[in-house]
Amino acid sequence: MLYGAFALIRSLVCGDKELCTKQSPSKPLRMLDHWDNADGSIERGYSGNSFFFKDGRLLVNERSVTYARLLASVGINAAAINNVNVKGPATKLITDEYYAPLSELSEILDGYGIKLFLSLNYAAPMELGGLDSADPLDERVAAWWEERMRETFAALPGLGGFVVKADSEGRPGPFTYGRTHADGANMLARAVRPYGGRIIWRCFVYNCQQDWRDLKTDRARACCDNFEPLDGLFDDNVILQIKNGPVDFQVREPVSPLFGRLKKTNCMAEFQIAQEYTGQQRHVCYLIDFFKQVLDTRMYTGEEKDTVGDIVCGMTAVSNTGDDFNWTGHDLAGANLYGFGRLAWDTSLSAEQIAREWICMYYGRDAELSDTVCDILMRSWPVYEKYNAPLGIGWMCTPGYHYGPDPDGYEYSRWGTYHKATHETIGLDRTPSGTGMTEQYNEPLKSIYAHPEKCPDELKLFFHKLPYDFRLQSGKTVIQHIYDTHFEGAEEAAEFVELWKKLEGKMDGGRYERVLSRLIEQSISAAEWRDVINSYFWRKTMIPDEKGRELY
Ligand code: GCV
Repeated sequence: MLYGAFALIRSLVCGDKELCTKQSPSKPLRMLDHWDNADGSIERGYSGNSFFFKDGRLLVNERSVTYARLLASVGINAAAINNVNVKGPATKLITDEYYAPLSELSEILDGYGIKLFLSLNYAAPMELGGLDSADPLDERVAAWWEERMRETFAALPGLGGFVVKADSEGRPGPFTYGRTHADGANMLARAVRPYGGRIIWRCFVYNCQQDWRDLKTDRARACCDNFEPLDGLFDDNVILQIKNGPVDFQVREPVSPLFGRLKKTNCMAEFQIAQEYTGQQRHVCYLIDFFKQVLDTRMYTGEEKDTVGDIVCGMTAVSNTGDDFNWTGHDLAGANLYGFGRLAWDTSLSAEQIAREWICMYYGRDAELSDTVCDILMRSWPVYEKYNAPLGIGWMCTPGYHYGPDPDGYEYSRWGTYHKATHETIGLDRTPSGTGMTEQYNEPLKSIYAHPEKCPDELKLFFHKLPYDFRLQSGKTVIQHIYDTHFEGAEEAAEFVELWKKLEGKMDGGRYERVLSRLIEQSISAAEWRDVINSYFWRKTMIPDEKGRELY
């Protein structure tokens, strides 16, 4: 009834001729993960502060209801409301300090078919329970969790379960005790099983203390190295949450090879609509086509249905919402929130169909307006990619903050994100002659990625160390591709401003001005990216641009 009502509204608003439709969701679990902290800040939040938390308190108010309706209107049916980096007061969300407001929130969400999830602190038995260990095989630890879960689910019967970030970026986990992630996840899964709870266990586990001089360790391998050997060892109420790519939400990455390697384990895909690396909601970057490409990628598991979309039981996205009155900071970032939900509901929809729907719902049915906004949205991810780091290499952004260019910012850091540019070559050799990461894919992906000629251009520098005069499938050399795409990307970003100006008078309530000001900022930032990246490579290589454009 709920989804039918929203589908009817959508059809009426969009002027569909056929109002009668029969639909069922592509994926049972369609989730949002909020990285909201108890103090009200949001990790990687670009649209104000949290509307769930303020100064350590949980907020339940009119916005909670609007939020639930907003999510339900696009088919989302689960939400984890606190940051996966669970620290300080957030550890206490599973205590009676928070049960009353959580129960209120859970009921509101439940009314819209949404299950409340919380992120857990793996070290809670020590931090809350006073134990000297969080060892999953220690009976005292398991008993502590059982008791805590008994109490928590008694207070919050609608709770769906927990998301866990363990042994990742300084968060505690089973590795401290020489245990596996299956040991850790299963201990929690058994504690929540009597209440129908689920444990969503993140696979974002890698060594973030890498020495940049160490040429053997490859962060991109870590997800598969850590989790593939555990296939089949997880309880059936555990779901492994795998980031779409093997590293970390860059504008372009190959699909995580782990999707093709788990035969006996539930898994879901984690995307990021919070635009951490894709312009922080100050740039327009409609990501749905990228997500669609991920879902449509065949993993060659030997099963008849073998795309990522076939393999996963659900999808989640790191949310791009905050307490800004338009929810997402940039009005056009609303298309990512809407689009993620719609895609999770129906993975067969195209990014353009979804964009058109969103435009209709948000701006109305004016044809010129629809065509222009759709054109901007559909070009926005390729444009962002053009002026960002080239050919899948990623990470040429400002360390920590992740906005704006800094080509060597991460090069000598501990984060395992290196491009290794010299005056002759750039890129990492991830083939068997290098780190061997390509071996984590099934054939034929394994051979395609390992072969410098066959590897798709957009991933060339993700998988290969290549000379700047290497010829891409496009016929261009690597260096000329870098120059050309950066000039093009900045030009197109500037063109977005002109396109938008044609829409003046076609929308009200500040919607025109808000987007215009962000597009102007984007065009300035894109020019900065162009000049910094192009100058970096010009200075490294001293190879001139064939077209003689200005380099610095
Ligand atoms: C929540 C990246 C982000 C972190 C984030 C982490 C994760 O490293 O920069 O802010 O932490 O991913 O996904 O856990």
